[in-house]
Amino acid sequence: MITMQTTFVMVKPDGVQRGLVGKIIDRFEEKGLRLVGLKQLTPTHELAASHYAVHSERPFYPGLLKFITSGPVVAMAWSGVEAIKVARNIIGPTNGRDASPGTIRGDWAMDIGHNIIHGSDAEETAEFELGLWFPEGLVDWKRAAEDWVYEE
Ligand code: DAT
Ligand code: MG
Repeated sequence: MITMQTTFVMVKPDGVQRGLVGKIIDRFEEKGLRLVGLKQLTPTHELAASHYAVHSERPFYPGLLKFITSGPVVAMAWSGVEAIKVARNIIGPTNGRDASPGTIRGDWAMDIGHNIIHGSDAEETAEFELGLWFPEGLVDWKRAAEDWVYEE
């Protein structure tokens, strides 16, 4: 079944500081996902805490919040058929040392705490995260190349 989805993706402060934003956007864009939201911001503590609320009882949570609020991130929304799974595959597993070359974390991350990028893991989390980071809404547009990305 064809499921059109929109997923939330964020380049974390380490990805921004290492100058990887352009290369990261390329991966999603060249795959055939459609960019429907993009902005740079330094997350407030409140925003980061809401985003990672599911991890609030974990020992790494305080460090995670400190890291995510330490500087600018680049927040993005990407649309496509099964976009959540597709984006997670582009990103790779949480620990960069376990991630295959060719994935973002596999190519650029050496540490679970500095793993360059976030991607929503399910439809409910994508909806929650998109509402949290893009309360102003997303950009709807028709891509001229759509018929060359999807067969039908
Ligand atoms: P993912 O980002 O792959 O969805 P997650 O949702 O399990 O992974 O965890 C969210 C983030 O928290 C992850 O990107 C990095 C950090 N994190 C997870 N497990 C950690 C650990 N054991 N030590 C340090 N940071 C961790
Ligand atoms: Mg996660």
